[in-house]
Amino acid sequence: MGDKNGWDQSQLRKYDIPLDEIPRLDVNDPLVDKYISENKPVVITGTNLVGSAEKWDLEYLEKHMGVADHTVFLSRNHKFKYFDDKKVPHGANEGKIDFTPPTRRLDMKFPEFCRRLKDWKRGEERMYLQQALNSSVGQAIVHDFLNFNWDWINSKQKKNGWGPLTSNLLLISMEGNVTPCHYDEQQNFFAQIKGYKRCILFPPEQFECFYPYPVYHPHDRQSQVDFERPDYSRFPKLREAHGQEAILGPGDVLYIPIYWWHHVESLMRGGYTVSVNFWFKAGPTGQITYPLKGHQKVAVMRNVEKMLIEALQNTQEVGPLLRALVLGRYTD
Ligand code: QVN
Ligand code: ZN
Repeated sequence: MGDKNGWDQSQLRKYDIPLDEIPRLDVNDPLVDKYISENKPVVITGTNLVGSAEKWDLEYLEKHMGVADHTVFLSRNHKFKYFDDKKVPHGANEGKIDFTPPTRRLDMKFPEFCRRLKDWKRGEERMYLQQALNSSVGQAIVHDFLNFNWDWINSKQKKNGWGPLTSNLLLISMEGNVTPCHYDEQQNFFAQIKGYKRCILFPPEQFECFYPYPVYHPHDRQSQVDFERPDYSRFPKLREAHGQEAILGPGDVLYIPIYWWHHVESLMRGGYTVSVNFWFKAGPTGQITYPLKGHQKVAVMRNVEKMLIEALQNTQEVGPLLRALVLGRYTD
């Protein structure tokens, strides 16, 4: 950890995927707007977006987060794969689809989260706090929140024709935790506050490399591929994946374009990390030109899947119908 960056290579997990570096640009560099308008990732330095949160260490947060419960996920390993509670099968589907939640959710007060962090021993469940910044937090946190650099982020939202800000998640992670590869349907400014996170991104054009779960599955938008144990016989196109990475430290802001695949890890042996994301609705579609962009094709594919689920009223019939449609007709 003696490196000038505050981290070293040995703190990074190792994957069999070629990676380039995401460009790092100063907030005043005119190229920043070019990257954002072209839906390309960029690390932006000097924004002061979350400067008012520089002091958000565990001690300060414990004092000021308030008495409400917070959402904490627990995992028996270092991976925290998201699942949608609303898509967990029940009733008629129960038993036909095998789904075991990979993490469990526990609501706890902030002091309990801090105590569990301090007492944590290797081999115990890992924790990841993912709490929406809302009125449940204490007044000092609200004050810091109001002092985020809203002028900067509002100007980016406006300039790029994005929709409204939908949420800010406060993310407090243990060192070594991994958020596996997934994509979101929102634009994202991801702000790092404490510690270091490594983000690995892939463009939506690489959809075929990541084999997302079906749309009706609780793991919708998540890749089925495990970077640590790549199964090239099931997922051969993973071999063609080519990513871009950035290590984010305090003050850095990463633009994660809508529909881009991303994997996020808190560096190993780096202590806990604190981040806040800013999710924005996509802007209006505007004039469609051809050929379609990667993200537009992904949106079309999602709609086709949703239409079949709706028409068939049984998720188990989607696969067979799609195969009947394609095999020997659109395959060769
Ligand atoms: C993951 C909904 C990220 C950041 C990521 C986890 C956020 C929690 C983003 C991290 C989460 C999947 C679905 C919420 O993926 O989009 O900001 O570990 O920092
Ligand atoms: Zn995400």
